[in-house]
Amino acid sequence: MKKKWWEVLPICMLTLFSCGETTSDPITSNSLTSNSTTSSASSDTDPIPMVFDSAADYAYDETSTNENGSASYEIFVRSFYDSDGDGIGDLHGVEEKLPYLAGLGVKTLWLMPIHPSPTYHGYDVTDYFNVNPDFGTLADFESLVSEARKLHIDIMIDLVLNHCSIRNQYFIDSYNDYLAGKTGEDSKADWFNWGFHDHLYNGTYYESYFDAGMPDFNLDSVGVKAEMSKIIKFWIDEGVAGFRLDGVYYYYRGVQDKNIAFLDWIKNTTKSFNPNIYLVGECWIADGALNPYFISKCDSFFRFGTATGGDTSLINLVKGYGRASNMAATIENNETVMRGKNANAYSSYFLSNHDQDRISKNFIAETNKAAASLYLLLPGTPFMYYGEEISLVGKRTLSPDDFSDVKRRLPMVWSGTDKTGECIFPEANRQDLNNTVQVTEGVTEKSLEPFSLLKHYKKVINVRNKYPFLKNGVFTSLCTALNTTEKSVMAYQIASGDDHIIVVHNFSNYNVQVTAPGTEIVDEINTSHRLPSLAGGLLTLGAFSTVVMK
Ligand SMILES: [Ca+2]
Ligand SMILES: [Ca+2]
Repeated sequence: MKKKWWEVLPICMLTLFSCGETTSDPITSNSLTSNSTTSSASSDTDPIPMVFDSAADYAYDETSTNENGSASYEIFVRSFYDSDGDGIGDLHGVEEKLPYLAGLGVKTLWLMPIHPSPTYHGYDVTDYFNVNPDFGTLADFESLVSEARKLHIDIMIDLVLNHCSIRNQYFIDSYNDYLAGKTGEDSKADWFNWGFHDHLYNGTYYESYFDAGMPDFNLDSVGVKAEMSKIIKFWIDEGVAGFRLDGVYYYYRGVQDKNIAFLDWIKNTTKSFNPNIYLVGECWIADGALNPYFISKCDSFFRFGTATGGDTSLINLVKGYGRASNMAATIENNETVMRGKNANAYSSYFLSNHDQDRISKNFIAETNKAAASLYLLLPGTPFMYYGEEISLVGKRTLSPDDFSDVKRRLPMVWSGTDKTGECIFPEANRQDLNNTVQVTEGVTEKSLEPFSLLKHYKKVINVRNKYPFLKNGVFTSLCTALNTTEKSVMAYQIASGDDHIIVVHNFSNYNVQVTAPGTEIVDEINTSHRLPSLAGGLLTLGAFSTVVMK
């Protein structure tokens, strides 16, 4: 569930204040000078000359696949791929694109709500036991799961348990039972929080934190829990591998102990049906506030604070703010605290999702690539947002008539010329949507371009997939070992048992030389075409580039 606007303000202000000494963007205001991919050789302006290889593309190890990977991909089904020409993305469309997603190296697909709903976004469910007819049928879902399995892809669905639609029969029955004073096992009177002064339904107050159309369930109700248990079992039987838990923080309006107890109940319930089902919680708070939630049995949480939370955030670091060593220390601390609370938990890092502006707003050219290298080579299960790999455009503006998230969920662009499968805008009657300037080239064109962002994503995820232990590995900062004053170079180790890798990133727009934190380069991600070298204990690394060392 999205945050209300006043809840987002503090994190926005934190980001603003964290920008430090300059008001201009260090990267975007500083054109990519000597290390641009268009230059033909290492020029005189390079502080550290390196071998330039214009032919080096994003070739990778074809033998490593998504089979043991942990990269994940979030899909807004309505905007992804339309298989039957009605302009609405559908489950069969996702199925058609499975080979593309397997080729990217993705292991898990998170489908945003697929249930019947009166809204385009679907976070107000009217029937938890069915598929939105816009998207297809239960049989289509079963087909998708079955075909995905053949390509080693898991299907994870959104599970919205904080609230449902005001049009859900649960709510109508509950109102009638409440009004009639009905009690007992057959009564749904206690399924919602009547008397809670959020909104009025036929003159009666009820709890609905987000919107009048989304009444909050009473999660203490025995009847509600029994129904939720049925819902969970139903989708496990349909073949889902996991659930993304919507709006965890709002289960009990931020009351941590109660939220955690309910998360434990969900985990115990899923485990009772299938111990392998995994849960990723959306608990949209700063990292420090999130850490206590790892005491719950929930397998993972999205790290919103790491993505955008000010000075030590992934996005700001790649934009040139803050120090890489501080970012690495923050990640190490969060990972350590997490393991102290639940040894089996893991983080879900990401750059943005359907409730946030597209990251293309933040990055240009190679910075997009550096940001991908960073979060896709962290421990846990990193989550891409569909279209991120082709720089899909979409952001909310603050004009009074446009405070919605529609522009953050615009249709995927598959081709610049062939519109087969391309979806129409949700709420397409809105004029402002037609004014959005979208990318003009899609997956088809970007697949043919040797140095495209899409090729970069494939390369980075492929490198990740070579090291399956990254999912549960332990992160240790090695920034001190670099022995450098460069603020945009990061080094860390991820280790598990006898396995380990060392990752070194250069987020600056020039070449750097640092003390090598490892003895051997085993993977290269040469974003600016400079070939890294290791000599005399020194590692030379090109702009925006990454190496994996042992
Ligand atoms: Ca369709
Ligand atoms: Ca609630």
